[in-house]
Amino acid sequence: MKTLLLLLVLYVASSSAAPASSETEDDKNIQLVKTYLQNFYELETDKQSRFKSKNIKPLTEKLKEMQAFFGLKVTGKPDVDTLKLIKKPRCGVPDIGQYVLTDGNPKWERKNLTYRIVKYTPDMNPADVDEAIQKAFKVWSDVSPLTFKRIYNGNADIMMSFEIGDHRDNSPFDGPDGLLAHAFQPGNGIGGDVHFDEAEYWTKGSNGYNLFFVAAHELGHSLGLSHSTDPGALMYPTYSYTEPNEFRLPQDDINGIQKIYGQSDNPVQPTGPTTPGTCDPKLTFDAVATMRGEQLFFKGRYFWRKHPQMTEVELNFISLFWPNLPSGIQAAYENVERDQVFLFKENKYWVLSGYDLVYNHPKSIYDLGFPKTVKRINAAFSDENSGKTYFFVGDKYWRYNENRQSMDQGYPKKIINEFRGISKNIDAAFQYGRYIYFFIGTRQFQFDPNVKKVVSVMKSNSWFNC
Ligand SMILES: *[C@@H]1O[C@H](CO)[C@@H](O)[C@H](O)[C@H]1NC(C)=O
Ligand SMILES: [Ca+2]
Ligand SMILES: [Ca+2]
Ligand SMILES: [Zn+2]
Ligand SMILES: [Zn+2]
Repeated sequence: MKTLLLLLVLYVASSSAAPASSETEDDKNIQLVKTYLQNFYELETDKQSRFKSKNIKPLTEKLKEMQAFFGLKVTGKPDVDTLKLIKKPRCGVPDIGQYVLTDGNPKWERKNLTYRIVKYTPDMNPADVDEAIQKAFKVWSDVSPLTFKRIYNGNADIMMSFEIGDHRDNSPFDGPDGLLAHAFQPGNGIGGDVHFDEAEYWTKGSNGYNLFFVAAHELGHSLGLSHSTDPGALMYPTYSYTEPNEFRLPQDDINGIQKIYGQSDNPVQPTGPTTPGTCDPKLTFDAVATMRGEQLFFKGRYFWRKHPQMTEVELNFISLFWPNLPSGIQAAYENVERDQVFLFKENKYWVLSGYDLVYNHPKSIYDLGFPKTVKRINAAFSDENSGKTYFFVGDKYWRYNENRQSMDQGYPKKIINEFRGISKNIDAAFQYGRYIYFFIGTRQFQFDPNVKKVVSVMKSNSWFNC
């Protein structure tokens, strides 16, 4: 039987900052890359290559394939961005090679499938396990003609259980972390089955491993889906956490399951969030700020993180970094002196100290001195030299004194009076070097405060080397 074993592997990023000699560090990195490519890109292991040496793609070729899959710069070298990605938590399904499933194959021939929870975990209340599993199935039945019926005895199409160590399917679990779960592609017998590693701590929240997310991802494999290159997709290889109640199945996954099983029977076809394209010429931003020399560009549930010295830009979930921050940040600025970043949404604001969310937030923007007529901030930037922060609301702006921690007198003023060429509808702003950059729709205006005029107009995503 040609079943595909899908392994969910979590690489715990090493947080050790202990200095190592560069040679051992390099050796370690090469080993890391090798193991990764062996697990997910069919790089032959040393043992295998001893027996057959023909048709072996060298490590650099495999590395290039991996870099292309993730949209990294294809260098064939274990550069910083590549190593960073390799250390991210991910699912163990190979990304390329003979195991990659072609569309619609394999698939279930029936649309009415059954499932059974055979063995529970002591980590969670059984009712919570039932609910997480049921929700994970609903993710897929909501967007496809598939139905899932739970049964309590006998053989179900999808048997689910929590297992420890060697559980006699030739894929022993490995204790805490590492392998989290595995699943089998559609088929008879063990086909479609999902096993969770009981050595993990399973939860319904953000601590430990969230059962709903791992189950929903693995069920995608049980139904015949392979990995997606869309970083926002549920079927993306790396693990990320979203507040389960806010989760909506991304459009990429909807397209994937519908390609195999057809559209939902619901007369109104479901749609899901799409991932913003880094180099989309129509890209706009919600907010932009600097942070310890990096730039943060906010958009919906996502933010891009860009280091000026690096060519690659990283797209992340806001919730992955700061689970307590909402999506849809509307304005942001950095106070360099205090090493803080202020984030605004509606009439509330949050503060990051370094990378940590300050606990007693959000607070009200009216504490900063805004009148009650202001319902939200469109954009903000802070001038490091003068200690003044500029807040943009409609066609007006306010100026805040960071040293005295109070709003300056005589505001609001018309934006156009101080910033010639910029009148209103500012999406985002930040100061960088001697310039202020205003984002309006798909355009970006580089403003020189010394000569008080716009000196250049660029595309909004000009920082991304598109
Ligand atoms: C699925 O539907 C078919 C056709 O209606 C039926 O024959 C079969 O028994 C159903 N199977 C299950 C598991 O419900
Ligand atoms: Ca494990
Ligand atoms: Ca904004
Ligand atoms: Zn996977
Ligand atoms: Zn197993």
